[in-house]
Amino acid sequence: MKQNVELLLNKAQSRLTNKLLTLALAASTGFTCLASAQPALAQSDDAKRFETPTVFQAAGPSAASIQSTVDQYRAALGAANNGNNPGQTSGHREINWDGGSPTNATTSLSGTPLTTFLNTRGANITTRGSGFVQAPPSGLADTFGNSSYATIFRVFSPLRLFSPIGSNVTEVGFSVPGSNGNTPATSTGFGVVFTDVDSPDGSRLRDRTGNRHASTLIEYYGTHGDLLFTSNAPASPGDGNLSFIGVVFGDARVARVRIIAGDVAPGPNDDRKDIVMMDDFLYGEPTPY
Ligand SMILES: [Ca+2]
Ligand SMILES: [Ca+2]
Ligand SMILES: [Ca+2]
Repeated sequence: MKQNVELLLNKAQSRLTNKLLTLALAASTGFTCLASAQPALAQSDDAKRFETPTVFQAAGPSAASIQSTVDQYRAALGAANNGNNPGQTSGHREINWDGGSPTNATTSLSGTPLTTFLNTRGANITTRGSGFVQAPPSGLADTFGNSSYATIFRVFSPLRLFSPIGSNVTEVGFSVPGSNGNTPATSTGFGVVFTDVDSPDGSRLRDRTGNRHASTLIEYYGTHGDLLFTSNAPASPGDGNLSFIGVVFGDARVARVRIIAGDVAPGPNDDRKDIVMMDDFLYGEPTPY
């Protein structure tokens, strides 16, 4: 009898052990599946969110200093300059602020948003300042009431530069060219030629108040307002030098850019503050998303 009871107990234990083993195996298998699936999804999301773009940058005393880098950037965006042509799916757009002629010396003032290129090139340009100016350096001197501006800035594309008025921040949002701003779009990348980016300047390293941050940068935002990347413009201390910074992502994910040109809004002398003007904008063809 005792033996029979032990036998029954042993059999029951054995069945229980088998069940537990089966459960443990199932749980283990399930856990393995979950464990392998979750990192795969996370990696995929992270890879899209944090993709590092290709960065193009150059700086120096003349247009020739940055020309080859700007040309490489054009090729990376898509070599074709689509001008004002609607219906494009590749290539890039440019804005040189020169009013269609390299001899145009007019000073053109506008409010914000600047809609000149909204329908033709899919760029809605805004500032928290009062508006914008397109002018040769002499016209910038008049506009900002500072005669030094006639000599401390240089053009990349003659004869005019570009600046917000009452702010150092310009934003550009993208829409499909030809849609008059009605079809939101994204671009693969955006680049800007700046003139007279002085900071960071090694000579300020001994300054106790230390102003070593980059004065001039571009922030790239996605369709949900998420900051994708920030690129600092390389400095070329002195006066009238040119700097270029541009990035290209592997796909069209940039919905908007924020350009900070210099420390403060134009007006003050370019000494304690770094005053910076802009020239050419270059960006990948805005495509619907
Ligand atoms: Ca120009
Ligand atoms: Ca300077
Ligand atoms: Ca400057």
